[in-house]
Amino acid sequence: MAHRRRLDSATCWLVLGCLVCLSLAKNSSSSNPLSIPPSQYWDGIDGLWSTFPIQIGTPPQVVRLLPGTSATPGDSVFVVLPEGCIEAYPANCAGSRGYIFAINRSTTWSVERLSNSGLFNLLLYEEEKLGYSGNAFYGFDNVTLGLAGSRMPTLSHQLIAGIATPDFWLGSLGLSPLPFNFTTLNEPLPSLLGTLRHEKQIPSTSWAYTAGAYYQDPPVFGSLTLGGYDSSRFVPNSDISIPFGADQSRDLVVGLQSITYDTVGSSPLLSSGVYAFINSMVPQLWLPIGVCQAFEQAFNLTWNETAELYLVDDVVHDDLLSQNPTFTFTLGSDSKAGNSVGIRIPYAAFDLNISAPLVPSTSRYFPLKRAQNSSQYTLGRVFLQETYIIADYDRSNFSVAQAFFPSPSVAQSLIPILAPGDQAPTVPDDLVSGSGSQRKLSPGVVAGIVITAAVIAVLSGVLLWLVSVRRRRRQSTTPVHSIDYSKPELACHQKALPELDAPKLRKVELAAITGTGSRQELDDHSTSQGGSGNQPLEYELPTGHVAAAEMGVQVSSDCNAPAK
Ligand SMILES: *[C@@H]1O[C@H](CO)[C@@H](O)[C@H](O)[C@H]1NC(C)=O
Ligand SMILES: *[C@@H]1O[C@H](CO)[C@@H](O)[C@H](O)[C@H]1NC(C)=O
Ligand SMILES: *[C@@H]1O[C@H](CO)[C@@H](O)[C@H](O)[C@H]1NC(C)=O
Ligand SMILES: *[C@@H]1O[C@H](CO)[C@@H](O)[C@H](O)[C@H]1NC(C)=O
Ligand SMILES: *[C@@H]1O[C@H](CO)[C@@H](O)[C@H](O)[C@H]1NC(C)=O
Ligand SMILES: *[C@@H]1O[C@H](CO)[C@@H](O)[C@H](O)[C@H]1NC(C)=O
Ligand SMILES: *[C@@H]1O[C@H](CO)[C@@H](O)[C@H](O)[C@H]1NC(C)=O
Ligand SMILES: *[C@@H]1O[C@H](CO)[C@@H](O)[C@H](O)[C@H]1NC(C)=O
Ligand SMILES: CC(=O)N[C@H]1CO[C@H](CO)[C@@H](O)[C@@H]1O
Repeated sequence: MAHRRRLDSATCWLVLGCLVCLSLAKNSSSSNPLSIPPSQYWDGIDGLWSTFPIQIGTPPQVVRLLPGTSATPGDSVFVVLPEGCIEAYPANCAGSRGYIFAINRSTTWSVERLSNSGLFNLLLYEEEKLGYSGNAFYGFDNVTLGLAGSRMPTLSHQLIAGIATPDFWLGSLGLSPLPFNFTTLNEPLPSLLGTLRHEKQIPSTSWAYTAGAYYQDPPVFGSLTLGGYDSSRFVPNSDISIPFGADQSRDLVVGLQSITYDTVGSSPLLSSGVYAFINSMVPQLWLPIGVCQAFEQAFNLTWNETAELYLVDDVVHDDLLSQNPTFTFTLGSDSKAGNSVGIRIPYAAFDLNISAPLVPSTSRYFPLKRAQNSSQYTLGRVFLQETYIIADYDRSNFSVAQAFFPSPSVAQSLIPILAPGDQAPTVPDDLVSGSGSQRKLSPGVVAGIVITAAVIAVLSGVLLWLVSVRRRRRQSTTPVHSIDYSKPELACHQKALPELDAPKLRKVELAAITGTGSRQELDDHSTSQGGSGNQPLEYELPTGHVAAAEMGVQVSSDCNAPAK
């Protein structure tokens, strides 16, 4: 009888300890931001960009990606397929594209219920307005953030878009939490950030990013944090908080109040404010034609109609170097007035090279593009070299700050962003109940109390259990149900999994632009290289051209079909 009671109380203590450990595990795992280490490579053919490695598939294939801040492509992972490297491209194509992902070498790749072998148009609301397009083989596979051994999470069944279009030379790691809604599937597909949040791997639906700066001495890699930010990467008090734009695919909209440069007596390059979209998927700045003309006059830039770029020759380059302007972009929530912050960008950030296949031969260029109308105004990745963006999807706001380039010896300083309503841990109710007091203890004290309680509880449980078992052993020779030490942990682990609640965010329709034609039944051999010209694929390409090397189908001689 006494034995029974002891066993019961042992179980009781174990359960209590387990509950505490469960809530601890839950809270501790949900309070740490994830910082994805940079690949330490500078990739790209329209600038030198700091990429981030991820592993896809089984066995894992490592690719280097750029963070994608924009909402539409944002919710999937873009990776370049072998079809993205055709003979006409530079010999080091695969390396130059951040390495490629071979679908048929992954045993965990699946297209599941996606029709058309997963082949769809890329859905690009914002980038499409700038002339970007492409197709992708969509499917699902395991994704591990970072390189092997970096102790980053592995996520099963993530939506991957395998691309070949040169419009996006490097793949991208979508940061948008918006779920993806295929027209042919009933349920929205969770995004990477949504999955991480759902699994409580990050404390909130937020990220922080700065692109890094090759031109710094020494070069400083980009910084990408999920669920928090790195306070060592921006100048304190240089930031401004801005609410998301009303259009969910154009959330990071800022009022660009002016652009000036530091030559004495110079007039502003932009003086009448406009709204511009911050988008890391796009390298350049897209500004009103009047502003482009002001740049042309100030720096002797010439628009090349063929390349649709400001190509820079040695004369102009030398002049720019000797003038060495620093630009100040003044921005705020409003484009005309109100609180603002000035982001200073040295010319070095705009001193870029562009290479084949985007142009016939490598040339210097100034990363400015002529926008036709306000829907095209964009501050691309060049701008993110000198800015630190924190986007908080729980509060629908983001902040823009002057990036800071710490010396290599300075450690990261990761600060979690808590979801609204989540406080720093307080004493759980069941531990203080009865006392009637609601006073809050400091997190350190609480952690101490809770850990001690948990340890004591578990130890007591184990001890009592051991005692009981020993007694039983003595009493009976029949084998006792052995103690499974792994079980409470397992239970904790299972319980720690979050409740299923789908993010209540807008679903993105894929290829919903037209009712028909956006999907095309495709038999297996027409996907293979060299499909007959009589059987052109009829994807709806909004810009009306099939980009070279699109999925290896009918490679056109028009290889330089870059973003316009
Ligand atoms: C994968 O597909 C490519 C063609 O895209 C082919 O050359 C290669 O042999 C295939 N590899 C395997 C392991 O099937
Ligand atoms: C990879 O994916 C498979 C199938 O979805 C899954 O069973 C497996 O657990 C995943 N691997 C890891 C390490 O998550
Ligand atoms: C969002 O708004 C909250 C409340 O005003 C503020 O505390 C927070 O700093 C803002 N976050 C960002 C990233 O701007
Ligand atoms: C502008 O650049 C061209 C070369 O592209 C050069 O010939 C010309 O002298 C420059 N003009 C001025 C005013 O510097
Ligand atoms: C424009 O750029 C192309 C290369 O893209 C070059 O061949 C051509 O000469 C340039 N045109 C002018 C007027 O500089
Ligand atoms: C651009 O190319 C020139 C040679 O054409 C090279 O000297 C320079 O370092 C390159 N700049 C960058 C940023 O790669
Ligand atoms: C903006 O300009 C682009 C390119 O000329 C055009 O395709 C688009 O329809 C224009 N959008 C609006 C709203 O006028
Ligand atoms: C864990 O967080 C929840 C709220 O998310 C809170 O109610 C609970 O008291 C916390 N537990 C501990 C042990 O800090
Ligand atoms: C969950 C959900 O709303 N899914 C929608 C995705 O889009 C298709 C086509 O519009 C709808 O039928 C689904 O209901």
